Amino acid sequence: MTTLFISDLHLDDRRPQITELFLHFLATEARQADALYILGDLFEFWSGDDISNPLNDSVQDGLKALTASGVKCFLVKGNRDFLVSKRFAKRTGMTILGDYTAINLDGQNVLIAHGDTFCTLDEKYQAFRTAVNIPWRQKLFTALPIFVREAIADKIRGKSKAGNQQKSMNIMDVTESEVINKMLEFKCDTLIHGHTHKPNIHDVALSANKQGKRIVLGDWFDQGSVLVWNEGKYDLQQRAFLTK
Ligand code: OKV
Ligand code: MN
Repeated sequence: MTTLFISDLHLDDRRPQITELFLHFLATEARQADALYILGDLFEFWSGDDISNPLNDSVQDGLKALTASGVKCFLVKGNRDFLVSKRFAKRTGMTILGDYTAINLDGQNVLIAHGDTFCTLDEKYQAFRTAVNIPWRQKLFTALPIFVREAIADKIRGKSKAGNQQKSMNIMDVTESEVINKMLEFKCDTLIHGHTHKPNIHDVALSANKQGKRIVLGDWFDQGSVLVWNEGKYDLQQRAFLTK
């Protein structure tokens, strides 16, 4: 049994090598896996399932081909693609998961999440998350003409970039106590998440006599990043871009 985990691809027309590598990944190594988990921020921004363009269409087609071949595919929504919805799931054959899911891998309980919910010190971000997660606001937004949605997203993104430059690295990272609380709540001694773009494997002190692991996936800005889980063992690997 091989399960693959990826996150934070931030697919965008301005970075075609990432899309190229991702479509190649879907058509090659992902085909050999039993399951693929995408833990959020697959897209740089997703303004609604109704938007058809070459990027959105080619990615959805690639995912559909993978699920049609029998590979189970799951998506945890991130802070950039939280508007991914039922139509996307239907078109791709993917299953959309909630903020926290406990899965069993080779007898181990593993908690999976995007990772943003652990960053509790970043109050501005959490306020943004709460504001855009209100259902009527999402309905209203997705009912707007495409060009209006993209103009709003551009405006919000511009503000966020300016804001993040002033935040300390500490504020933008996870809060350890929040990580421990959720791992205990879901009875998991392994956590896999993305969002922080700081690929690493950390020890977590769950209790006096219990050590857990927190596996942080990497982004796909300069290369691909894949966690390969096979028979209870795991390895955080990189994939080189196909073209310069
Ligand atoms: C996603 C983030 C931009 C962070 C807007 C309602 C509202 C949804 C939206 C607009 C923005 C997603 C959909 C995007 C995440 C940013 C900047 C910072 C910190 C509304 C529902 F309120 F306008 F009605 N949006 N986009 N950020 O561009 O993908 O995560 S986004
Ligand atoms: Mn994120």
